[in-house]
Amino acid sequence: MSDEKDVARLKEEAARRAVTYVEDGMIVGLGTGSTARFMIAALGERVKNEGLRIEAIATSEASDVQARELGIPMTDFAAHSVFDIGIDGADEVERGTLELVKGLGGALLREKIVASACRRFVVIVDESKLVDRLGTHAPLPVEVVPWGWERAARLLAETGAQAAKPRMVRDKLFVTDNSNLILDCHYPGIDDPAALSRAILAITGVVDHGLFLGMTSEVLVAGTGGVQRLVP
Ligand code: ABF
Repeated sequence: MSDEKDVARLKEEAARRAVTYVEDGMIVGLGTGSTARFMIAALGERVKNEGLRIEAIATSEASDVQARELGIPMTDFAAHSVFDIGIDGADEVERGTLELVKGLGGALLREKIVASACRRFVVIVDESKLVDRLGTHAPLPVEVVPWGWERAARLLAETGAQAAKPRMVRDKLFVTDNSNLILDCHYPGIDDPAALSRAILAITGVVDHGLFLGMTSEVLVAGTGGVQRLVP
């Protein structure tokens, strides 16, 4: 089996474990990314095969389309301010603190809005996402309004980012579901995530960033030895 298939299998294991937490009547926040995709697929199976009755809210257009295609009933913020459980992937999980970097999938803002609204926020990852220090394996994505993004990029560099470049996809600026841009910021490790969060949010034009601090209820980490449950 190739490494890629191994990683996909691990992601699916973590995703399937998280879906066992979902109970009849729950309002569920659906994450974004390849691990979340496995989770939405498994949830769809439960809705179809077991008649599980839930409503869900998606953190991206892509997850919303997938969930609707699977027949998962969808809801929105007009109906609910609080959700029972949110399940989402991550790009980095710091061992010990379980603080996160998210947003490489480009959906950090909706992911953060939904995570903040969930009573229980469950993170699903394969073991390659565990790091000793945030910022060492993944850039920190920062969502900015398009107008004046160059200034925001220069101010982000002053917070210690070695490069704060707009994300490009096929030679075009990547535009989020919220019509904003993503600046990927490379830090040589993030020693004080809370201070960095404050500094980034103080830049006018920044909408939000991929540091998810104090939000994790638990992390399900799939590795070669099975799925491990980590709690803060
Ligand atoms: C979302 O998808 C993001 O916050 C994160 O960027 C990404 C994780 O990707 P994957 O599950 O594909 O590894 O959860």
